Amino acid sequence: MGQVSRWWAILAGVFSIVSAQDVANQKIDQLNAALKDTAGTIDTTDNGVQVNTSNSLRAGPRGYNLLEDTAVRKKMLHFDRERTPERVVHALGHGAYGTFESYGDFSNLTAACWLRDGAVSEVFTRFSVVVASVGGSESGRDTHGFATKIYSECGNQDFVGNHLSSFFINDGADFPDLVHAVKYEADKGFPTGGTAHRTAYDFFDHHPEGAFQLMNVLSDLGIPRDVRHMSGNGVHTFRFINAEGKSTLFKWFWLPKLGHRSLFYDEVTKIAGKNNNFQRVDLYNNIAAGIYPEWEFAVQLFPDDGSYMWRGYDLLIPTVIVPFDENPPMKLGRLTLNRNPNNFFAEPESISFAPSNVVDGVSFVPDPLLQWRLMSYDDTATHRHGSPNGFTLPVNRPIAPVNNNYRDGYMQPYIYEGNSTSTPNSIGGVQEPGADATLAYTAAAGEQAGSGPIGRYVSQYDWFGQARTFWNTLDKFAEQHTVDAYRFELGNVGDADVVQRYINNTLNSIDNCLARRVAFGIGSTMPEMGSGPSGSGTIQSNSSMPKTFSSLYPLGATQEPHKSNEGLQVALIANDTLGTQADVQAMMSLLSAQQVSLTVVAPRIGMLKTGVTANASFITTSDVFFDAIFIGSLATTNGTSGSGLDMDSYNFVMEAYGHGKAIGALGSSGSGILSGLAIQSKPGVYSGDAARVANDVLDALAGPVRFPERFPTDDVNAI
Ligand code: HDD
Repeated sequence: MGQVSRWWAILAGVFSIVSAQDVANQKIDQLNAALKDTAGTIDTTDNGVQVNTSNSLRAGPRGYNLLEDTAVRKKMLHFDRERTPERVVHALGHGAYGTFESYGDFSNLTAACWLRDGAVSEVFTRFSVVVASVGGSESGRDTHGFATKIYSECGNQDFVGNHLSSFFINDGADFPDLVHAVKYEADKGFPTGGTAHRTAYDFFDHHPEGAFQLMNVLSDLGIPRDVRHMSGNGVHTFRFINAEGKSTLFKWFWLPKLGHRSLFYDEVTKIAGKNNNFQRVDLYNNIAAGIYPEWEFAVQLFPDDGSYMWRGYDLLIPTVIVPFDENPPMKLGRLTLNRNPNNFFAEPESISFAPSNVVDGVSFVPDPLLQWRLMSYDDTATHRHGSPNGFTLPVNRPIAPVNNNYRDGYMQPYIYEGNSTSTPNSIGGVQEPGADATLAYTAAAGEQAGSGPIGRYVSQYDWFGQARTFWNTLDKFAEQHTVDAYRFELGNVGDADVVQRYINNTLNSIDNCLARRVAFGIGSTMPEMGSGPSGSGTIQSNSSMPKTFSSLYPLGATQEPHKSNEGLQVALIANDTLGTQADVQAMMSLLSAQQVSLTVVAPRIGMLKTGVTANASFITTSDVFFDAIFIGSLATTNGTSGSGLDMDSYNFVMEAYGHGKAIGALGSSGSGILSGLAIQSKPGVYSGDAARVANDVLDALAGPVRFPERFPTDDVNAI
């Protein structure tokens, strides 16, 4: 390339980046125009008159309130109506703004403008949990929602996915039943914090297609540490269409740059009691600190030959996944969340997503779960906002022009001009688009709407095979956690028949050893090998079976090595004799280089006798919020001789140890303290020079999940 043309290429590149950035900024400008700053203003009524509404109007200092106090009446009336109904599912959620950048030009695949070369679009992502209501715990065991709205130049593109790759059912007609069964039991009103037991397991027994999804939820994957370490999965197959009308099928994923991290169930229950907003606090604080989480947008591609099958995988059945090692996903772009919302109600609460929001170049397939989703989301949003005009709210409004004749209704904010209200028209109103206007909502060339006689069909597949393969990827400890989760859930069902049916019909069809282990722990009858409905399909796993860690599942095994420690939190235990400024200094530069935050935890907040400042106390925080624990070295400067750990510190360290976390005891006193705790020389426990211990702990944090040798596991041969 000549010098001049190289300069042109560089300039063209610079200008295309600037204009792509301008597109993303359009949404920010649109949102900024809706911001209202009331700081320092004087309180007025809604009709703009200054009134003191802090003290109501009364007939004398000991007299009745006056009906004439319309100002306070209006204040109360507004308050009485300030909640919109919570979402029927995924009620508990939060989110943030960010950007989506295309990695290149994918016009060979799709006409979608957000996948053009250099395209940058503003986005909003809302994370949620399915079952818990507003006010529940975000860390609960559940399927977590991962919904993203890309405000692209050519319209809003919504990706409404979950953190797991499969689902519980295959037909939207079953969705109301599923949700009724997993939400609180209708007659009792509990449990409100998580999935119900008797009704849910009765439902699951009738829906073997959900066996794989349920096992995912009951493994450690069902309790992600936070949203930064969680994927998004579209579950269904979708359709890309390029400008020539060529259709390619795809399944989509958001793959977290940081890899995946899970909690353990004991931590989940404690976090729920101590900070039910652990996940949103983690996201909010990291974004506020400039530590922006990223995900890559990846797709598995399948040729569209009209069969919706790929190497034996049925692409119309959403509970069937296609293994990553058979069809490695192609990375098309990057999502970065970098801006916290200004107002929780106006943004994460008021946003509404719909899988039907697609742009030119993206379309659907005849998957009966997806097809019902295409109507249900707009319907529920209309109910929630009280009007179909919810799309005009700042967080929902596209940057692409919106012009139509869907008129009036509650809270119509626009004053439409002109006489025409119909399309087509010849009197100056909204005109019809040309025939080639959009490739959204179109099927494959030549596709028929129907593929057989009209009927109510049930999908057929080997539902237990996927669950069995997943079970076989779990290592001994992940396997034990999953068995314990089945025991917890089934052990709370309170109906021996429902429990036994689930064990016999589902678990024994997946794996006899799994079924027997679960049954053994909850006093149910242990089924015989091969007695499940899938007959001889059952196999007997045992701990000597090779663990493949296959990429069957996009998340891989729960033992995935981590890619980064960004945004993790560690605690240093200190008191008036433990923990020195030298400890803090030695660790700080190492921790901050990896963007790991340090909290000094002591019996009281403030300056300790050692000169170290404690930012948290054993009352204000808990070991379950930290990824690793350091014990400060014994201070020698204040002349006090150190003893062992006090009860609070002891509990803090030993609970974290029990949860498999790395423990580092600093300085020459470290090994003595650890031997007092009887955990010295155990894997994941370090002592000695502060900088070296900090390095060891950081390495451990970036390694495979925790230290599983500390967990008890079943003696399989005794079951
Ligand atoms: Fe759904 C919300 C994801 C099946 C009907 N769903 C909702 C949200 C997510 C998902 C992430 C929260 C959106 C937000 O943050 O506001 N849903 C899924 C996935 C499914 C799925 C990945 C299966 C693969 N959903 C599904 C079916 C139906 C619905 C089959 C109905 C036929 N979902 C809804 C809903 C919700 C919803 C009732 C409640 C709030 C909302 O839509 O806006 O319409």
